[in-house]
Amino acid sequence: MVGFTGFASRRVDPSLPPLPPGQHFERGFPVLTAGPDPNIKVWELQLATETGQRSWSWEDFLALPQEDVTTDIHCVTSWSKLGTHWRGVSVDTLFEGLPTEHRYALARSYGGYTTNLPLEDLLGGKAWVVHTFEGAPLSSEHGGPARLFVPHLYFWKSAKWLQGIQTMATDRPGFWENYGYHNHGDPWKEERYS
Ligand SMILES: Nc1nc2c(c(=O)[nH]1)N[C@H]1C(S)=C(S)[C@@H](COP(=O)(O)O)O[C@H]1N2
Ligand SMILES: [Mo]
Repeated sequence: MVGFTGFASRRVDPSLPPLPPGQHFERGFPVLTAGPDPNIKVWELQLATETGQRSWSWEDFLALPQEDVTTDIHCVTSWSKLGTHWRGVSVDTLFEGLPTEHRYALARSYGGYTTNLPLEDLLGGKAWVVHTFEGAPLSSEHGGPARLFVPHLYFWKSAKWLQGIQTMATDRPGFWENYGYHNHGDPWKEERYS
């Protein structure tokens, strides 16, 4: 049938997975940032648990095993993008050699943005620190040189300009979680606001 392309064909084709409730298809890539983009002088990625801490220079980071990820992304403001392509390092890889009993984590960005996640949402092949989007270096406005990428949760959990991750014994809300966004943010459960 002529006229049904893009999101329409995906929505009317029952063999394709549906969007989470309340979401609509977005072809572009909106930029959503609270405040100015940070000025990153020397990039370094840090990981801290109760058993120690590690940091990676840009070269160290790129020398880690890299993974390609193709997946949909969902923003709480109701847009979803389908089949986006990313490349980066699994958070599991970063945690190798840094065991933790903690159940929570706080991601911190250059510029001060934070977001909290249960550790189980960061581990087990569910989250990456990505530096490449659609085959090109991640642009600064989308969090380049590297951002956290947690595609199974609303996109505010994917901290742009990631500076580090620290584990926590007790949960503590991040930036948007403090302003009334849901503490968890599962789009399939419509965990938008608390
Ligand atoms: N450092 C930082 N990361 C951030 C944000 C931000 O303001 N600062 N906004 C979050 C929100 S609310 C969304 S929806 C996504 C938007 O990512 P995008 O601009 O690449 O679409 O980034 C998230 N990560
Ligand atoms: Mo957002």
